[in-house]
Amino acid sequence: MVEKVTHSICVGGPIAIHTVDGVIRRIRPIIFDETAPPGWVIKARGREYTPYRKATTTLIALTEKNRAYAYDRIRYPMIRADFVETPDGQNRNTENRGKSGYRRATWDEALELVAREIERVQTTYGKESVTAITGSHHSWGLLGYKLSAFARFFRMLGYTQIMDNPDSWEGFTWGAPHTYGYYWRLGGSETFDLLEDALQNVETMIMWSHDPDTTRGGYAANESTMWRRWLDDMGVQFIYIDPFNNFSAVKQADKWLAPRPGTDAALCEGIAYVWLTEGTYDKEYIARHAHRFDEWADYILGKGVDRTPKTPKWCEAETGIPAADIKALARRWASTRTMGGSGLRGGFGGVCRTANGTEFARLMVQLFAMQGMGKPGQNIWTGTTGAPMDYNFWFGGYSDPLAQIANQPIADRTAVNCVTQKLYRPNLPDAILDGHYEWHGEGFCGGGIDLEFTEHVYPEPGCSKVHLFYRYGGTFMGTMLDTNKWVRMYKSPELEFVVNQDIHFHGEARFADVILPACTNLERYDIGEFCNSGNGGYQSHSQTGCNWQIVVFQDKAIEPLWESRSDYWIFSQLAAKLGWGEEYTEGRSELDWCKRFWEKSDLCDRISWEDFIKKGYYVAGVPADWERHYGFRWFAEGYPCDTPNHKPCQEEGKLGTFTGKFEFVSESLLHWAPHDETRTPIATYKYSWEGHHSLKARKYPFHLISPHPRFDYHTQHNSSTPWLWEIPENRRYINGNPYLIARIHPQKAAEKGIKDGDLVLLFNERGSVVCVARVTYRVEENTIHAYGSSGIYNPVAPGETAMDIGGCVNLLTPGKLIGSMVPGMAPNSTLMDICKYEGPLPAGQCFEYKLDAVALAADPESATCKEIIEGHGFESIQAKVREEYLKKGAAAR
Ligand SMILES: Nc1nc2c(c(=O)[nH]1)N[C@H]1C(S)=C(S)[C@@H](COP(=O)(O)OP(=O)(O)OC[C@H]3O[C@@H](n4cnc5c(=O)[nH]c(N)nc54)[C@H](O)[C@@H]3O)O[C@H]1N2
Ligand SMILES: Nc1nc2c(c(=O)[nH]1)N[C@H]1C(S)=C(S)[C@@H](COP(=O)(O)OP(=O)(O)OC[C@H]3O[C@@H](n4cnc5c(=O)[nH]c(N)nc54)[C@H](O)[C@@H]3O)O[C@H]1N2
Ligand SMILES: [Mo]
Repeated sequence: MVEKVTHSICVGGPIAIHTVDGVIRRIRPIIFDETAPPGWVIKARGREYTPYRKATTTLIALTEKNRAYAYDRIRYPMIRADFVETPDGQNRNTENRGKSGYRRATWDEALELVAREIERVQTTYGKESVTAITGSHHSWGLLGYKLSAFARFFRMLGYTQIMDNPDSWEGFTWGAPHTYGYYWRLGGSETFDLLEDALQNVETMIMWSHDPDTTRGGYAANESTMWRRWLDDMGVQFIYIDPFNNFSAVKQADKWLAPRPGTDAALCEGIAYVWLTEGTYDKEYIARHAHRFDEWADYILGKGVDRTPKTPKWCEAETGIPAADIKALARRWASTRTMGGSGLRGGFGGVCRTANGTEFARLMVQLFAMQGMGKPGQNIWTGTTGAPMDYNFWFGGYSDPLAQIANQPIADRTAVNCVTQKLYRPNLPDAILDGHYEWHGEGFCGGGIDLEFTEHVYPEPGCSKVHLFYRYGGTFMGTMLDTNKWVRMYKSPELEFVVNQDIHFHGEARFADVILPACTNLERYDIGEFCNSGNGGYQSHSQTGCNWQIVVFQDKAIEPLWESRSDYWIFSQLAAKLGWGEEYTEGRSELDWCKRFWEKSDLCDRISWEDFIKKGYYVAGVPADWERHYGFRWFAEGYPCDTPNHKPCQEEGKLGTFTGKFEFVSESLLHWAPHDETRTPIATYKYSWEGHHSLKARKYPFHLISPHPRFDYHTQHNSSTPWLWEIPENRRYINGNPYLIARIHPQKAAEKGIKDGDLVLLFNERGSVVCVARVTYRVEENTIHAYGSSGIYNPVAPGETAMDIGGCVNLLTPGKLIGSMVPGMAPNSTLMDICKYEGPLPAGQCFEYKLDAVALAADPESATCKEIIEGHGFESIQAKVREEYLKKGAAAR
């Protein structure tokens, strides 16, 4: 018996993996030994606070074993059964994508086909006719990361890049920089050392659109849970503002305020009205640090164009929050030292993914400015970041250009894309279906405010449209909005060839002509630092959400399962077939690349390569007298910025706006977008284009909010881990299918004749989804709450724009962008209706059967595989599997 313990990192934290004879037995958190340095100590209010000597993990991290052995793993390369390799790319039965079956192929056959198609398409139409994109998130590790192995391949090939929209930061990216700069942090503030500040000074926490026990600082596992507990124990008051009494609120809220979705900007204005009329804001701070404050104040007080004072009564009518509560909130905020902000790291939150998201973001920043942002205990900080860190130790996170194999110095040569044409992710289907698309901005606009206003057109003059789509990951059916648009796109003959390279058989994989099985990061070598997303525009120093800086040698725990291979292997083989394999690999093995990351970072000064790979991880300490650089303190106190992530303007003690101050009338918007109807120079609450004032609300009276799933990381664990479906707040089984939970207020449920546990149909003009009703006072009356970005897309008629039973609520969300000049997504501006579902239970469509069918499809030993090869599709298989299943059930009874 050979027992082994290796280490890795996943989106839910760093883990230790126990294997016996090459089989994973157990996943557990990493508990440090005596060689790890002492933890930081914060002295506050007569006590000393220090972290546990271990790295925490989330529930989903512990499912990594299931993820590896999941029955929905893509096991072999597969080719769509009715795919015909016509020499001109036409007549390829593209309308059958989504319902066709697959036949198993050898790696050589599949890669030859992909290489032939890349060459054909690029020779016929030009380099730019190939496009490719990954998901937003990924298995952890710098080598295998989408900005490394994937980026290196496609840049060397030359392709039309698809720019990501800043899905996490939408309202903040496009809004907040016009108020206070920080475009390089995508509109999020800086939170350096604010944990200490909070422990010492804060009295009130405003958790606005924030569920930290669920979203956990992004990747930071449960590292900060203890910090919020400490604050709670000190008597700090927590106020949660959320249409859903979320999981953190349930545990911790002293007060829960439930605005009608999409009206938070009105709440900001109501609070400001109280402060202005009662004189309870920091007048001296505003006099020094604000630009054109009075014009905005006039607007709030009813002296602006709309002649409407934003009184608590007015605010109550918009938000549904009682006027007395609005006043009480404003008074408490003004009279106590208050920190808070929106979502995950203060500049996130479902509220920023709405039609009015930019205006909320700007107004929220203005409120914090009015109370002296940067003074002790007064700041944007939501209890998930800002732990002490040793800023002199650099390892590199995934967005650091210096920590990617696409670039020097990790590679000898940087890979450069020769194609300038671009596409924009949320509108990819529009571009393919309409053949033309125009938009503003560079997606992630970390480079400068002006980059929000660049103009793009597809196809670029003189360029070809795209005809080959290489999809890496397969979850846009669950995570991008207006899912059916994507279904229509995939069936278009414009896409002559579609590849999907993923680990699991997600809903989107089924629309590909060739499916390539990647392995998990437990089956290959990699290296990475826990929770470090890098300084390349994703808000730097995300590791301050953790108690320790931990770099892990992500050893290969097991060999790749079935015929899956590492992404790096797949790309190097493909590069070889295209004739530039050596250039791609530079002669390095995967382990050689890992060593390069060690060698090119500060890690090599701390630990030898041999010791590092033997131990498996390295914990960096914080010096006992660490240097404090409290976020935003420099601005409040008027000295040059000293925080670790700043711009030259800040060295002069200025913000990154035109005037260097908080702009209550935005000079950058006046300059670049004076007629933008979404972001007016004065930030104001506006009616949502899909909200309770819309005509559409008469037909579809409910707001759907679809926040980030508590029991998944987007899509990556739920689909592969059936035991997660047994969590009653996640899914419930009815007739063998694990339906997603949709929450509804008891009064509305009664009106609709819906009881807890009933099947319900969520629907609007875009699509329909069957869920299970959870009748609960935890949701605001006009709101339906169902977790978004579902991993399971399961339409009752595969390949059609049909009703879904997998919980893919993005079938209902709008494809429309926040504004004509604001290219962000707005899933939380969705109107819909709900009714009891009394239609037939989709027989033979149950999820498990479908997955069994997938497994069988790829298993050459199975008799049913033959049918797939002959192109019968999945339906007949499902019926068969179901029959077997019922027979087994009957025998058991
Ligand atoms: N309704 C609604 N929708 C939303 C949001 C919302 O709030 N509401 N939020 C949005 C936000 S903020 C985000 S970030 C997006 C996320 O949307 P996505 O990026 O689509 O979601 P992920 O689950 O991160 O997708 C990652 C994909 O990569 C694959 N993958 C992971 N590791 C590897 C690997 O090593 N190799 C290969 N080949 N594939 C791999 C996974 O299997 C998965 O298919 O969702 C957005 N969608
Ligand atoms: N468990 C888990 N953690 C994650 C992720 C995951 O998928 N699962 N994804 C990660 C990623 S990529 C990101 S971007 C972050 C996202 O982190 P956040 O943006 O902070 O998370 P959300 O869940 O979108 O929003 C938080 C809260 O906003 C509320 N909300 C929705 N609409 C409104 C509204 O109109 N007004 C108000 N006031 N509140 C509203 C929701 O009910 C929810 O409780 O989370 C990260 N962490
Ligand atoms: Mo995100």
